Amino acid sequence: MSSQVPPFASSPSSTLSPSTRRKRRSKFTYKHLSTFSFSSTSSPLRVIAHIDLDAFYAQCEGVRLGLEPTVPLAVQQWQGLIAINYPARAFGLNRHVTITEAKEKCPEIICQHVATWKEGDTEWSYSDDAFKEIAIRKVSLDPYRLECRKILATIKGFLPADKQKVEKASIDEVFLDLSAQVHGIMLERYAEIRGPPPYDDPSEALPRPPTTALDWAADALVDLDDKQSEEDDPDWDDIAMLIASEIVRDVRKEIFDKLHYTCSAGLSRNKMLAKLGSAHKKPNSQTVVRNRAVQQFLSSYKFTKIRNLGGKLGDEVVAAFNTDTVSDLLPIPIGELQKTLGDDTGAWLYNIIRGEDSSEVNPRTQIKSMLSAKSFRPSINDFDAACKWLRIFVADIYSRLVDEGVLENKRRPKTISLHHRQGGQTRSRACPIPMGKAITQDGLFLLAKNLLSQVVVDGRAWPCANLSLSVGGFEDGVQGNMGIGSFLVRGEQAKSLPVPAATHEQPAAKRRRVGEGSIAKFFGMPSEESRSSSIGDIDDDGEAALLRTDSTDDLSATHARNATGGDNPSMPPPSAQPSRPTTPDRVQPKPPEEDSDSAYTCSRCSDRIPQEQRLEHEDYHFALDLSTQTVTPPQPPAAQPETTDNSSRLGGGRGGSRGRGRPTKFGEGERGKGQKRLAFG
Ligand code: DCP
Ligand code: CA
Repeated sequence: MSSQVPPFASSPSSTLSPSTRRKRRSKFTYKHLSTFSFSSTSSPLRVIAHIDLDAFYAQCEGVRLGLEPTVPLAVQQWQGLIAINYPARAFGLNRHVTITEAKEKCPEIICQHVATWKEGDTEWSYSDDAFKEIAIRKVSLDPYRLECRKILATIKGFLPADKQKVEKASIDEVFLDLSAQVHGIMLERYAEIRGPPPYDDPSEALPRPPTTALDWAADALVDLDDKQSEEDDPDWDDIAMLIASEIVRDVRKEIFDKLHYTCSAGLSRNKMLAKLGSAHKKPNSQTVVRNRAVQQFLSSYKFTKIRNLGGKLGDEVVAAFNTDTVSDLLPIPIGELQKTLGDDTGAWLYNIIRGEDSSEVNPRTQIKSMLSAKSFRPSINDFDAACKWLRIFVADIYSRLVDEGVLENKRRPKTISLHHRQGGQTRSRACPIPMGKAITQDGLFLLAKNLLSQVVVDGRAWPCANLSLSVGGFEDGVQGNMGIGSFLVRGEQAKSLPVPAATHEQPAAKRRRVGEGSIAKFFGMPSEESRSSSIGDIDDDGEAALLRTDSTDDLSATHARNATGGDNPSMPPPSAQPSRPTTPDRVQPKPPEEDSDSAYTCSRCSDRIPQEQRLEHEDYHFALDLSTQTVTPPQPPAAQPETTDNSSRLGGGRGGSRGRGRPTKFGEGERGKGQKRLAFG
């Protein structure tokens, strides 16, 4: 914090008569103050900030090239522009202009192409010719990821370790819950709220703050609601917001001083309002949406700009109520919203347009999955061409795995998935990454190639328009101990595991090996109801949840960024999300043949295995079998609608019956040509 002196005019309570003092009670209680101290989402004093880097990729390139920040600069990806700095925006440029148009309007503009991987390269690099070589190169966003990491580290290093709550929302956005820190500063500054509540009653109102006017420095202040006046004395929520704005100003300064990036910020009582606030005035500004200004601020907005209302749900609401403005929705009774949108979503919408959002700032910053993808123009037509791209994907993913500490076994992924798009149809295959040995590029490539051969088993996989490879199910600190847990994908990890498109029918006898749990359960594959939500967890370093460039490669310039900011565009509001998948059942493997008290000989590999490692070893084979299984060839879209690309369901079948002994829809009674049973040993 830069200053310990409160920037306000003081009207000390000691100068007031006792009766005036009694009247001057805050609308907040000691209980509110206490819930504020632990960042409770129910605290009415809550302060949340959203920080968004200005023209992020463009700033990264400007700083990397050592350019003056006043030089107009755009970041180019093939023939499109994906980021435009503010000096270039002054010439009327935006992401949708062509490079020719950009150069016409602003002849001095620098168009810097993003870094790329070239076939055979072991590292990404910058190349002047990249834009000509779309057929043999693939975009790398590593430079921006690295800068993002530095920014996060700077923020975390600056805020007090014991009171920070920082959520990385995308490659260039973070949410901060500043409640605990602000609470601490408030107690330091205002002795009158330190003590226990009168009569030890937490429902007692706090004394009013000893202030009449607050100095908001250079912040953009959103105008107050109609019935509010700047003449009204501030209450503790205003004080909290003021202190938070000082912190955020200092955080932004720290980012600039250390890394030379400018950013904008929004401050308010929740994430939704803070995010709207950060976009309110750009670049290099911060906007404060005080509680007393929320309604006025929101009513001027289109609700499609609100988090979670930028995508399909927003469209649905527009269609249902024939408007896209918050003010038109406000008079609609909650019952009517619920009737049209369902109970949860209706109630959520009713609250959100009133500025109520209790979603938590979630400090989870760990990567859940990594995705490397390429769209082909023209399409690719054979296995060898696809394998060349798999090599690049593997190199791309592997370098990120190394950054993630996979070499030191800090974290490692447990599954690898391949997605293949042909026309409107996406086929996906997944398998476990064998545990207990180091992950290598060659190992990953073999798994990827094997998955590809499963996809093309019927030769009908060409032409291919898009191919992607992802790893997921990251686990912490696996130290070469092949515990049973090594093979299971549970809870959160399970949700990141895409479901193979085709039926994997299992022999009944073998199914029993996994007890109640199906093979899907064994590998934590989400149940049908949870599947759509699980897809949202495929989030390539967190930022591809936006389905931005790093997951879509050369498509990115053409798809508009969703207004949800950091949330999966397809994700319904929190209250409307389907239930989460349950933890998969523990496996009860078939007892192995025993040949001594202390060891047994595995009938699969003839290795002598110590008894205490028996379960793990059996599971190892089980996992290995799955990774080499022969699977059903993909079926034509008509017969297998569930494999049709739906972007929110990566090839996940609606049948949801895989592994429960019931064939999926297309498989009912008609096992596809070439389909084989799983080869369990
Ligand atoms: N991005 C992209 N394709 C898009 C949208 C964004 O590749 N369709 C990339 C480039 C951006 C970065 O993501 O620099 C961050 O996206 P923002 O929407 O935050 O845009 P900027 O940071 O560029 O600009 P602003 O100052 O408006 O935040
Ligand atoms: Ca930005």
